[in-house]
Amino acid sequence: MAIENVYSVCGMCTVRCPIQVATENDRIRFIQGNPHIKGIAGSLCGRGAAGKALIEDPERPQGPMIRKGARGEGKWQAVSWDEALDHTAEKLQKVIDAHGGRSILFSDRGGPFRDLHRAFVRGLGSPNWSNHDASCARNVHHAALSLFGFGRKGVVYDLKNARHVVLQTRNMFEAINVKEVNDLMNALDQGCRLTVIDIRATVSATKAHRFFMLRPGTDYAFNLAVIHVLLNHGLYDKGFANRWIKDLERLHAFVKPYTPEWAQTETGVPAAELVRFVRELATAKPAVLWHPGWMTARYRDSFYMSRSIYIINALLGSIGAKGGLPRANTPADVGGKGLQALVNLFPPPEEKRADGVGWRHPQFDQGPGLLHLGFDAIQSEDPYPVKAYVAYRHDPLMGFPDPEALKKIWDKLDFLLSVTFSWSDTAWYSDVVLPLSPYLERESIIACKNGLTPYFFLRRRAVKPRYDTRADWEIISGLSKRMGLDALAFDAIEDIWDYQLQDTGVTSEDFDARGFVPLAGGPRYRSPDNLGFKTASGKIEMIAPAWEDQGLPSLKPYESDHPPQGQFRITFGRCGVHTQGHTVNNPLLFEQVSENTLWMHRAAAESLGLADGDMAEVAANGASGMIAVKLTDMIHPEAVFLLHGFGHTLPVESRAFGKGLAEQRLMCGGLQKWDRAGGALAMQDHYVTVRKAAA
Ligand SMILES: Nc1nc2c(c(=O)[nH]1)N[C@H]1C(S)=C(S)[C@@H](COP(=O)(O)OP(=O)(O)OC[C@H]3O[C@@H](n4cnc5c(=O)[nH]c(N)nc54)[C@H](O)[C@@H]3O)O[C@H]1N2
Ligand SMILES: Nc1nc2c(c(=O)[nH]1)N[C@H]1C(S)=C(S)[C@@H](COP(=O)(O)OP(=O)(O)OC[C@H]3O[C@@H](n4cnc5c(=O)[nH]c(N)nc54)[C@H](O)[C@@H]3O)O[C@H]1N2
Ligand code: SF4
Ligand SMILES: [Mo]
Repeated sequence: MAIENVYSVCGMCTVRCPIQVATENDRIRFIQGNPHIKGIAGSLCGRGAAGKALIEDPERPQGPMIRKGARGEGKWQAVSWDEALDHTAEKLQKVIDAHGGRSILFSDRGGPFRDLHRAFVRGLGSPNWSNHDASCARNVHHAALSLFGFGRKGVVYDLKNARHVVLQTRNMFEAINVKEVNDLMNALDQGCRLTVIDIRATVSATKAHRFFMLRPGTDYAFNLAVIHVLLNHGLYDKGFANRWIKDLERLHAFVKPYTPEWAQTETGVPAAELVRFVRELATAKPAVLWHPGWMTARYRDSFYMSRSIYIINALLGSIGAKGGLPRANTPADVGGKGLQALVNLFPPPEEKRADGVGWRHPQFDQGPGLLHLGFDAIQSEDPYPVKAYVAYRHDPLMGFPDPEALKKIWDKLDFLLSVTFSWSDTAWYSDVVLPLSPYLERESIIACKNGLTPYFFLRRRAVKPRYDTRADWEIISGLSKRMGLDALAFDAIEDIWDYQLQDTGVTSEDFDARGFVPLAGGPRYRSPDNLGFKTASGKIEMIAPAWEDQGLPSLKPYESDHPPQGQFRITFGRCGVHTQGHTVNNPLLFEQVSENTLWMHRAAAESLGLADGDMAEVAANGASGMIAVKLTDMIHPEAVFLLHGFGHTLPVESRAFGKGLAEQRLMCGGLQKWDRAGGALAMQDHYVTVRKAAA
């Protein structure tokens, strides 16, 4: 049979790169990045290439299952899809009848396909659609909102045209977004400077012109000193600041005490080096891109840290600028029309959110709310009982701190459902598992990517499902049919696509040639007079009224917080070949990195009698685990670092089982540690002790 090329969308991580899949005889031959998209041009990361192994892997859920034993015991009854959907619909309906639609909490993995899930939750009459973002980028999002009146996706990262890129808590060459990696590589070839600020040397650091190894948790101090220098040395973009920054003089007064010399004592970076760095940035302005961070659910001041970065970008004139952070365009911004939202099939809920977002916490974006506060509501039944939880492509037992505490909270639920394509701790603890077809085996709703050139894109099924699994829309439609949500009970994906595309002038055939449909002829930069800030003043506001009203200062003094003698700060991050916790068991990726180790500074480890490769016991508040140590000079001595996603304990994952340590288990009490101003969890505000394990 001939080779067929299918345009689709990668699903190995949340970035969702456009791909082209070559198939033959219903088998995957080759996957590459969509060759027609600039900045992708055929490239793919290692995880994307390993999608083939995911679909061939028998160690994933192969059909619907209903729990037989106790939660987490791992006893399952295999059932038909009809039985599973009937049972699920019945359980959800029972909760609705007893407590109302609001009693259902639903979380997913965010991203461009969430519209379908949101529609379903709204149809059920619940305001409680949520996502993973309290454990990821909510602090950055709220930082942007507090300054600009729009969220973090209101600007894009114009890496390709940047003259100086600063990565702070952002490891771009290992925590991958393919287009970003390519754009930055190209910029570096064109003479762009790269500065990396991290607590350890990463692959990104090895490619940088300058690397600051910061004392963990002191980034806000460093950045306040940067602002101090920009303002006190007159290095900022005065034209931009006068036009666009409100209350600049209050910022100036606030940063007075935060001199580079002060920062040196806190961060460890010599004052003179900080000043030299800021001077260099000023020569490259406004084509400077100081990345505001992505996985920033780390500290209780991460919101202020991201805010300080946006403020630095504003002082350099790079907000809105080519080579900086230009505004993202929506379809409407380029004269087009956006997709018809499925969520509009149902009226908005009148109930307030269980997590308090929008009323108890009016400053936060209501969108997905804050899931850890939704979990609080399950526990407290305040403001009302939450009795069913749906984890849809989401694994909070891996991605949220303190899984044992979370399980106890979930024990109050009448019903816990997991929809997933791989086994996960959450699926294992659920009452019902509905297995999703992996991305190469399913179609998805059409999605829109805002940007310099906004575009629509579509995921086509590359091969037929190998096991008894279903696509997203089939599962949602199946439940909708049973629960009286007729508007969402679609019979074919084409009907959904047609609904979404109505009035856009685009048809689903338009995706055949290249897999995506651009809505503008090329990148569109807004005029510097029209940056469209959505604050009351129309400017970038140094004082955020919505936060001040809640007693949260916009310009918050720095507070120092470091591990006590004999303890280390827990830090974590990604490697290039794994996604969160769900690829360790992938046969190809497991071969690449099969276990995590505990990075420790050589001197700190040796003082504890630890040699490279020794087993150590890591403990915090009664929780502990064993892991091999990796000694290096290239990590700050106050930190220990682990790759996230290891330490699997499910017998159904034979490869990943027992390999390495899951750091979230050491974060006891972590569900209550969060950034009050940014909303996200503070997963690195945890200290551990390390000792050599008995032989
Ligand atoms: N301790 C600690 N906690 C963390 C992190 C950390 O580094 N350390 N990282 C945080 C970050 S940045 C995030 S985003 C969250 C992530 O947390 P999660 O969103 O829970 O993690 P994932 O593994 O991406 O996805 C969860 C499940 O969805 C399933 N899935 C089904 N379909 C899809 C699909 O199309 N795409 C994807 N990607 N998954 C699918 C996967 O099989 C997996 O079991 O965790 C956060 N939590
Ligand atoms: N390969 C791969 N790529 C991914 C993902 C994946 O799972 N695997 N996930 C995607 C997702 S959901 C996300 S959110 C992004 C995350 O993208 P990133 O946020 O860039 O990823 P991380 O590796 O979590 O963290 C970046 C760096 O922060 C450093 N760090 C930790 N503490 C501190 C500190 O106090 N100060 C400073 N300055 N640095 C610190 C870590 O050492 C790490 O090198 O990656 C995306 N891309
Ligand atoms: S970054 Fe890699 S894994 Fe993530 S969507 Fe792109 S190709 Fe797939
Ligand atoms: Mo993330």
